[in-house]
Amino acid sequence: MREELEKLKTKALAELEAIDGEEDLEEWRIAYLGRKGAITSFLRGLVSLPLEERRALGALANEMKSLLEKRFAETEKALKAAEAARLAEKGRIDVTLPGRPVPLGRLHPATQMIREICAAFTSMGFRVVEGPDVEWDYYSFEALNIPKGHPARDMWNTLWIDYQTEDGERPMLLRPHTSPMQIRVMEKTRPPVRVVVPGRCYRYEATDATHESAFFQVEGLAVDDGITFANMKGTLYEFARRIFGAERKARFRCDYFPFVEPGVEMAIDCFACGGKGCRICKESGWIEIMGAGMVHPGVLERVGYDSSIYTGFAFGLGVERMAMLKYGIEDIRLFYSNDMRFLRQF
Ligand code: 2U9
Repeated sequence: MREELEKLKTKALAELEAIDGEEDLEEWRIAYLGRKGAITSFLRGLVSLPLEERRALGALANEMKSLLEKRFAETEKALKAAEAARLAEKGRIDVTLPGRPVPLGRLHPATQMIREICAAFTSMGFRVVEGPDVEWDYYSFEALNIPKGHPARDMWNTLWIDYQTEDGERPMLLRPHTSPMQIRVMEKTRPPVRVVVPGRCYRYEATDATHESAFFQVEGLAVDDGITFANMKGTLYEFARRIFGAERKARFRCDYFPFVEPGVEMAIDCFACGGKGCRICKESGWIEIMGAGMVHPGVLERVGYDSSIYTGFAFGLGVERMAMLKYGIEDIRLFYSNDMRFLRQF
C-alpha cells in the first residue's frame, strides 16, 4: 500500500508539472484532492487494515495530501501571475508609435466648385437660394418667355414627370435649369434682388465627355432701379478674375436666350496659353465660361415688376464645365463615376 501511495504521489506531481491552464488545474484538483478524489478513496481503502497500519498509512496519506495542496496553491498562483502578465502585455500601449491616420472625407469637386462660385458672388452682395428639383412647366418655361409650342423649348431636352392634369396636360418636370427659382424669388420679394441659385439640373441627353443627364448650374439675378449692361459686365468680369486669375481679359458676344434681351455669351482669354491657342481653348485663345443678359421686360412684368422702373441682369453657368476648365478635366463623366483615383485629387 505504501508503494501504491508513492506511485500516486509521483503521478500527481508529474501531472501537475505539465499543467499550463486554470481549467486543467481544476480538473487535477478534483482528481486528486476532491471529495471523490484519489486520496480520499485511498483513505477509505484503509478501513479494512489493522489499526497500527491504518494509522501509519493514514498519516502518510495526509502528509501527501498537504504536500499536494501546497503544490496546487503554488501552481495556481504561478498560472494566475502568468495570465495577468499576458493580459498586461496585450493591453500595453506603445506611446512612441506614430498615430494611425484618420481617413478624412472631403467635398466632391462639384460641391467645392459651387462653393467657390457662390463665395465670389456673395462677396459682391448676392444671396444664395435653392429651389426644388421637381418643377412646374410655368416656372421653368412659361414665366421665362417660352410658351408651349415655342421653338426655343428645343434648347432644353426636358425630362417630364408622368403626371397628367384633368385636361390632359403634363405640367411637371425635372428642372432643366435653375431659372425657375429666380421667378419664385421675384414673386415673393420686391427689388432690389440679388441672388445666386446653385442646383442640380436634368436633361434628356445622351451622355458623352461634355454632357451628363444630371449636372449642376449656378445662375444669378440682379434686379433694381437703374441696373445697366455695364453693371452686368463689371460683376461678371470681377467673378471671372476671382476664379481664373486677376490678369484675365473678358469678351462678350451676342447670344440668344428667350429670357434675356440682349443676351450674351461671355468668354475669357485662355489662362493656359495666355491667348496664343492651345488644347484647352481649342486653339482659339478664348474660353466660353457662361451665358448672360439683361432680363427681358416681359419676364419682369409677369412677376409684377414695373419694367419702366426696374431693370436687371441674369447669368448662368455649368458648374462641372467650370471645374473642367479650371482643373483640366477632360470628361464630365468622371464627376459621377465614384472613382476614388479621380475624387482624391481634389
Ligand atoms: C430669370 C431671368 C433670366 C439666366 C441665364 C444663361 C444666360 C445661360 C446657360 C449657360 C450654360 C446655363 O449651364 S448652362 O447650360 N445659361 O447661358 N442663363 S441668362 O437668365 C435668367 C434666369 C432667370 C428669371
